[in-house]
This record gives sequence, C-alpha cells and structure tokens, in this order.
Amino acid sequence: MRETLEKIRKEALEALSAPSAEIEELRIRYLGKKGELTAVLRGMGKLSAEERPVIGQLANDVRAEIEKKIDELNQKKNAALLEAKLRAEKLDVTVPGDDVRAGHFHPLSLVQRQLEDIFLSMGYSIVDGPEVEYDYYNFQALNIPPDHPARDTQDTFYITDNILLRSQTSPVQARVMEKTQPPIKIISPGRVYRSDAVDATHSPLFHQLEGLVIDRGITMGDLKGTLEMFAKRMFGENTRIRFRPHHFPFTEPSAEVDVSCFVCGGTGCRLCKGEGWIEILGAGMVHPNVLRNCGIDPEEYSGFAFGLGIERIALLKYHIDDMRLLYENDIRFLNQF
Ligand code: 2U9
Repeated sequence: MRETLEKIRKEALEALSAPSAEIEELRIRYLGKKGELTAVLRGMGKLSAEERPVIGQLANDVRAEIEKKIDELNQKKNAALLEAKLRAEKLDVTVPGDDVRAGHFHPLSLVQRQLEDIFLSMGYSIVDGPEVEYDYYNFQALNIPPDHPARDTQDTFYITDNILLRSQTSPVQARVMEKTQPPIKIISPGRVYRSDAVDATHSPLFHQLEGLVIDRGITMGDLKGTLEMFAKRMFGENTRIRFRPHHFPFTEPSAEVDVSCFVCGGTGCRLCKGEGWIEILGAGMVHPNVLRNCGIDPEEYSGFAFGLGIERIALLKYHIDDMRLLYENDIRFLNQF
C-alpha cells in the first residue's frame, strides 16, 4: 500500500506539472470520491493496527501535497486570467474624447435676447401677436389711413384687401392698448414682412423690436433717458446718443436716433463711414390720434414709442457686411457665434 501511495504521489505530481495539465480533471482523478487516493484509503480497514496510523499519515501527506500543488496551479491560472482580462479591457485615459458638439444660438437670436434682457431689466414686458394681421391694426390704428403715402414705403404683402403680413410689430402694441388701460410698458420683438428685393441690406422677412410706454406725464425726456440707458447697455458705457428730427405717422414729434460709433468712439472710421455716428432706431411721442384710435384719452395720457431692426443691430455688432449671411445657414458662418 505504501508503494501504491508513493506511485500516486509521483504520477499525480508529474501529471500536474505537465504544461497541458487539466487541473480539475486530475483533481477528480486523484482526490475525487471515486479517485485513486480515496480507493486506497477505503482499503485501509484491512491493515493491521500498527500499519494503519503509518499508512494513514502517509495518505494524508500525499493528499496534502497534491492539494497544495493544485492550489498553486489554480492561483497561477487565475492570476494569468486576470492579467489577460485587464490587458484586454485596458482603458487609456489619455486618448482624446469624442468631440461633443453643442448647439448655439443664431446671431439674430443672440441679439434679440440681449435686447430683451436690457428692456426686461428696465421693467418692460414682452408681448407677441399675429404675423398675419388686419390692415386696421397694421396701418389704420397707427394713423396711416388707406391712401396715406407712408404705405408706399412699406411694400406690403397683402393676403386679401384687409388682411396682410404685418410690415411692423406696431399692431401688437395697438392691440395691447385697445385691451389695457395705462400704465403700459412693453416691447414687441418679432418677424415682419415687406415686399423688398433681397440684397445686402434688404430682405422680405426681417425682425423688429418695438417699445411702447404709456402713462400720465410721460415726456420726451423719458424717451431720451430710456434710449440713452439702452445705448450704453447695448454698445458700451461711453456711448452717446443723438436725436435727428424725422417724421413717422404714428409719432409726433418723431426722431431718428444715432449712437456714437462704438468702434472709433466718434472720431470717424470705416464702420461709421467717417461720420462718428451710427443710426440705430426711430422713436417719438405716440401720436394723439393713435392713442384715441386705441381707446386711450390723449388729454390724460401720453407715451413714447421706438422701433429698431434686429438685423441692423446684428450686422453692426458683429461687423457683418451682408444681411444674406444671416439667412443662408452656412455652418461655416454660423459656427463663429
Ligand atoms: C404704437 C405707436 C407707435 C414704433 C416706432 C419707429 C419709430 C421706427 C423703424 C426702425 C427700423 C422700423 O425696422 S425699421 O425699419 N421703426 O423708426 N417705430 S416709432 O412706434 C409705435 C409703435 C406702436 C402703438
């Protein structure tokens, strides 16, 4: 029996040492319930009382030795598997990431939002209205009767005799006045339409932002103060403004308003074409007829209004020399904003 045990030890250790050893198979073969070592232990009953502890000790030693070898091999095998897994799943944190391309606002939206922010901070509310409008709100309520020459300068898209695409955002404000008694303090930004041919400074669709303030005792001084604050916020603290007399049917008196050039500060440069001043908006005191048309008593209330083209501001601010760039959606142009 001693020889059998020695043979098992030798064979098992040799078999386990072979490079292609199937460890689990060999464990079952030598140490399993039906394995060779177990078979020997079963036969121990036949041994004499003196032999039994000696052979028992030897059998335990052989088992322990084979188990130790199997443990070592399993540890080596697991370490090699882990090593291979780590190598395969290696994460190189220095590889540059995929470029996440976030969207951004269109230059016109940027300017519109900046304008809105400035007037919101001065306590104005933003109002919207229809782009398909009645002739009445677009013209008549605003002191532009059917045969008024001002209609010629706003080549209008008519849908029927009395329905049109609004040529200004003023009808939004006329509608508010009709429904609300003063105080009124609103801006109306949005699309407007005029039958103009497309060129570097014209488009049949463009954007305006108009403002309207009506209350008791509103004066031209309030208008000037408001526009001066607006100009400083929009174009820089050192900006000055200048009013030039003008005529609009819906305001009296009316003015065109210039800002001192925000590139040269007023000394004259390419942007202001040597003038030192840049025209940015029109404004005036709301005509008493307009107040009356919209149900507000001009004896009790007065107000001012102003209007600007958002495209014009965007072209100036970003030094863009052709308005068509704003509508062509060329990604190489848009990516600059
Ligand atoms: C009401 C009464 C008066 C709005 C005004 C202007 C002057 C003006 C132009 C700027 C460039 C139009 O986009 S543009 O071509 N607008 O000069 N707009 S006062 O006056 C109003 C508005 C609403 C009820």
